[in-house]
Amino acid sequence: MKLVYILGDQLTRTLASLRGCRKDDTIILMAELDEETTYVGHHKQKLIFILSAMRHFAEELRADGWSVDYVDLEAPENSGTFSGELARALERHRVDEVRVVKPGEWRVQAAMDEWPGKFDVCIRFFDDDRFICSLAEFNDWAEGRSALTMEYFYRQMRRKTGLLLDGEAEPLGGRWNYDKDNRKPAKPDMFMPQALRFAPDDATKAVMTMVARRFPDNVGKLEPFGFAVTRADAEKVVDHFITHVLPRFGDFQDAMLTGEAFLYHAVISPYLNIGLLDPLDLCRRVEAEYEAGRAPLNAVEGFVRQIIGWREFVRGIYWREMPDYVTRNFLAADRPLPPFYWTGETEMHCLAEAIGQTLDHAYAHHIQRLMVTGNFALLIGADPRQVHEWYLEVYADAYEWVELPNTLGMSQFGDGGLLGTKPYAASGAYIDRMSDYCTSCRYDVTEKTGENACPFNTLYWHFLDRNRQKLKGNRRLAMPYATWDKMEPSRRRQYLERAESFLESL
Ligand code: FAD
Ligand code: DLZ
Ligand code: SF4
Repeated sequence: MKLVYILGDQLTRTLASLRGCRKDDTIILMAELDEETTYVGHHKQKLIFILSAMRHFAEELRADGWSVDYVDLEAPENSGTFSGELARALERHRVDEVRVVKPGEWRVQAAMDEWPGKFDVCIRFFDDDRFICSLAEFNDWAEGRSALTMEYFYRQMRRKTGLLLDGEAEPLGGRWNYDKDNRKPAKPDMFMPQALRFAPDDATKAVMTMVARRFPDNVGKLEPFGFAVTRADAEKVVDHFITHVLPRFGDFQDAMLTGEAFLYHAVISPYLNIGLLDPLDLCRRVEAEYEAGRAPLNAVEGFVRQIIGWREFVRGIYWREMPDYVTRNFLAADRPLPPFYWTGETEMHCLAEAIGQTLDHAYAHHIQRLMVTGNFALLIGADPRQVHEWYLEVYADAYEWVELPNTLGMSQFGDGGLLGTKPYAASGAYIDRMSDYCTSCRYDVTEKTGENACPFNTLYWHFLDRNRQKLKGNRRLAMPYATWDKMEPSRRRQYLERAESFLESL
């Protein structure tokens, strides 16, 4: 007999560990665990999403004839850990072989590395081939390069998958990357597609009741809960995205609008990350839309780049750089994250919107994460580890392999430039250009001094000034430093004082 251990983010029928197994010689083990539900204070909807999706997946496997041993979070003997539940399962079942796909997080891999010495049974680990690039292939690509640039990695993935190619090796349309066509701001009166949401069924309602009782103080609202929790419904989200959103996905990728959480985004990362959707399959469907003339190249290329480029790239970086990556703090930032990150209660309208919708939906799109909450944390010098833990808590799609490089690396420059060539620091002008937030803010985005001045404006200069020793060699910052140096000393002093007094008020 074989025992296949399926983790909460491995809800895929074609999982490598299941291949070659027969229904009559295999037990599938799945376990809801204290350790996993509490290693950070997950958003209530993130917990509901994962636990409900696990339960639905187990039911589907059973309906298909598999034997599934499913351990509920509140089962009396539940040990609360992956290792503890394997030990208990080995007492319940006589098996010769345990099979498991390697986990996404270093923390869990460290525990599993002990299994071969701990259990008197053959343990077989499988690479997670739901990703397009194996970790070995990523390391081969990275080896010997002086800089790891996503763009070059992405081109390799395009050639490997054949996506959007003209012939064997050249990009369709003559360019690899159409990003510069994708920076249109949104207009408040433009047509906005409605995100597809699903009413909770009885199984999800049971999980909601449990989460409400067991995790009352966790961040975020319990409801309305609208995520898909099955593959069939996740596929409906993809259909909806392709029909209503994809054609304009590129144009408005960076835009932000008051009251509009989803805009022209796919809202599929939670499903991709737990295995309800397949990344390559998704990209091929999107490519077919271009071929059929239903979506423009800038939208399709932009989407494919996020999936086979960024998503695979950050995973490669994570596994290459862990375990010490999580402790990096290039700018020696140590300020606690302000309490309003957990309530949304701030007079800065951009932050109130981005955090508010995060609490409401366990979702914010990339630019809100990077240029609003991330930018602000960077400018005030927040401790990158705390910032990382916040992102890991609040988003339904957050797993360390994808969240950590994006947060600590790209957004907080904690790795000193491995992921981004310069810090994503910006004044209020950027937020004003890409959103309508500033028009209804208590602060004035055009002001730099005085009580009404937008805090981002002077924090930006304060950030550059206080980190000068570490950043002065960065060629991409030469212009802002030159502008700063040309300013009247009295003006510089005023900016720094305004920023200091704001920082004290935090
Ligand atoms: P869309 O904008 O519609 O993009 C399509 C897909 O591309 C996404 O679903 C996602 O799978 C992929 N993608 C896009 N950008 C990235 C990226 N930078 N890294 C990896 N995949 C990407 N994404 C997560 O999946 N989990 C996280 O925990 C996470 N944390 C982030 C933290 C910060 C500070 C930042 C700046 C970004 C983070 N991202 C994370 C990336 C990105 O913000 C989300 O993938 C995206 O917002 C998900 O929404 P969507 O499905 O509507 O994406
Ligand atoms: C994120 C998560 C949560 C909240 N709960 C569980 C769980 O109860 N059982 C489980 O198997 N997995 C859960 N997960 C997903 C795991 O944290 C994830 O599989 C590991 O972090 C490896 O990536
Ligand atoms: Fe944010 Fe400043 Fe604009 Fe207010 S004025 S919304 S604080 S960028």
